[in-house]
Amino acid sequence: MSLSTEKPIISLYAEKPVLYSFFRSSCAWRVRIALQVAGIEVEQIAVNLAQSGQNSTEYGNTNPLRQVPTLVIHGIRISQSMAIMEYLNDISDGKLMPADPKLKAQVRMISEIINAGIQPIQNSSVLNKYSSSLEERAAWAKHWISKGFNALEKLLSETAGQMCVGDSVTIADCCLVPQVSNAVRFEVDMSLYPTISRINNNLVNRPEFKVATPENQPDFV
Ligand SMILES: N[C@@H](CCC(=O)N[C@@H](CS)C(=O)NCC(=O)O)C(=O)O
Repeated sequence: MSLSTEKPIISLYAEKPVLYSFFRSSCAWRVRIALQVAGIEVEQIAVNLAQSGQNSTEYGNTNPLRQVPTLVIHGIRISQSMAIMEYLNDISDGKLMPADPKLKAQVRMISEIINAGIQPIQNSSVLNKYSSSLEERAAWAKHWISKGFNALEKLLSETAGQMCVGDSVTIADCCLVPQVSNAVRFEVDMSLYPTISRINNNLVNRPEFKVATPENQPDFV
């Protein structure tokens, strides 16, 4: 993935898809993994959330909710990491989702526990609004991640093989790895979650997951 630091006007029909990303964003991280699994190269444009880059007029025109990620691809602009990953699955011959409807429902269930049940409650804009105290913010994030992980641990014991659902990488795995990283950052005791930890360990050393880590992004500081 290459990085553009300019402020180009992005054509919806640009030859190479463009990912608006921030190295530390767990939702952009999900999409970076999914792009690797789907085998799609992108140009990255960094939206520096630490410097309120999402509040620029230019980015507001790209993503009215002012969040990352946004992917510009094949004449459309897609925000929301789940929508992006489902599109990547659809154009890659199903590399990110099983074909079986029951397994697909399980992938969505695991993904949404993270996407809807955990991440939105502990993302930085919510933490900023909640409290200016670092301790209070950390306790809040830890509480909601733990609540979600308690459920995830139970459900994964029914769905997992090597990965979240069976033995193939899916959208659920793209969601899991960045969320575990957030859990570790907020000092959640991962020894309480042996299944989550086992799957995470199976995933993190795969090449497509390594390329997508925050440390390996062009905007990493
Ligand atoms: N549901 C969205 C959530 C995106 C999101 O929360 N992005 C965060 C970074 S992980 C963000 O851009 N935060 C900046 C802000 O809310 O101001 C998705 O899955 O893409």
